Amino acid sequence: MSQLDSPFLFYAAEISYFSGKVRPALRYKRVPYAEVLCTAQAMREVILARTGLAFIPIVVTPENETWQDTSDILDALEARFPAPPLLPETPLQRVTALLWEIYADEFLILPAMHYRWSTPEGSTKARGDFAANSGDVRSSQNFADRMSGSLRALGVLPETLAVIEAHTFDLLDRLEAHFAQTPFLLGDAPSLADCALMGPFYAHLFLDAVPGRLLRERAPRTCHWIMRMNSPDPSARGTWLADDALAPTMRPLLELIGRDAVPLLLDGLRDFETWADGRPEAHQVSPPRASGFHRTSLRGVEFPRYTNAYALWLATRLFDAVAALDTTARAQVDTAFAGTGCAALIDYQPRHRLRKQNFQLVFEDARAKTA
Ligand SMILES: N[C@@H](CCC(=O)N[C@@H](CS)C(=O)NCC(=O)O)C(=O)O
Repeated sequence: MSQLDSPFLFYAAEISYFSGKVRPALRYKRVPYAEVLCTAQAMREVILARTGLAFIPIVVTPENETWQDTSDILDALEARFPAPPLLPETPLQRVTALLWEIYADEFLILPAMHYRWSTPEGSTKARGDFAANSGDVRSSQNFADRMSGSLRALGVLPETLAVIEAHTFDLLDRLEAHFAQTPFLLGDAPSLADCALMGPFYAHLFLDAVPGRLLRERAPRTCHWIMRMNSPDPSARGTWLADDALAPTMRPLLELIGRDAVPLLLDGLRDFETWADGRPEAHQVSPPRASGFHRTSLRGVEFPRYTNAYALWLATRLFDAVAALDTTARAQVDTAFAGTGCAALIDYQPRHRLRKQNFQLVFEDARAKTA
């Protein structure tokens, strides 16, 4: 087999949130790939060595390029394997897919982490899964300590557990209603929105001990969607809804995102931008992963949450898609989102812009500020 015939290597883990986002895309697009277990050794010798980051998943291409960050990986896959597509070209479905990506990556981490780590049963199974994956019990337990230790920073606190669970129940009920009418979020074919939702739903909510029971009891259609996402039907010829439409059952989902997730995400973005306005000399070029804490709220419960630079980078994908719309398309998007609560995020005008350089976030205005 020549170098170019050799498969893409997907360094991932069954129990990893973000691996669950990319795996369905690789399968759906029929990418020739091999999944490589992210053992402690692979983490050291491949992932850290190539990216300088301890994040999974990564993809190593047949040309020996490294793709890191699930959003960049999905963009690269879309460019290299355009058919079948995952990112809609039409305005409303494109903006909707990018909104789901932010919601799934940045907000659903709350229920995903809560249900994995908040109970002895959940935590015991997750620790066992981590050890099985890693092959190095001690380092896997250190990693488990770090992950379970991040709950406070994420906002998974004794006072937020009830509202996180209430959000999850509402989400499951609305997804069940949606999947009763439509096989995927945007119609008869998967999209970026579905892939992103598989992040929290596969490794955490479906495979973990406590939410796994909840999903199987309360959300059978959503469970079937998870199975279909992971085993895409090669004979399927479905498409997204015609005329850039959204299903009527998408509306209650957007209202849920707009009511609960959008205010929390905006609190984080605003706090990061305030920090970035007056950032210290040491961070003129590159922000730290967390720049401090801010106050936010969920269903009337106020709590502190860490401020995360990455959320701005991710949201910029949505802001750029919105900025690229012509007047007619913008009016169509505004009409569809009116009254859902999502408009506040879609309308947000960031003062800062981050890009990637060697897998690190850097400010685009860095030179201007230091000049
Ligand atoms: N934004 C990254 C997030 C990747 C990520 O957080 N991966 C988790 C596993 S699902 C991880 O490796 N976490 C290690 C850590 O947080 O230190 C992406 O989309 O790829």
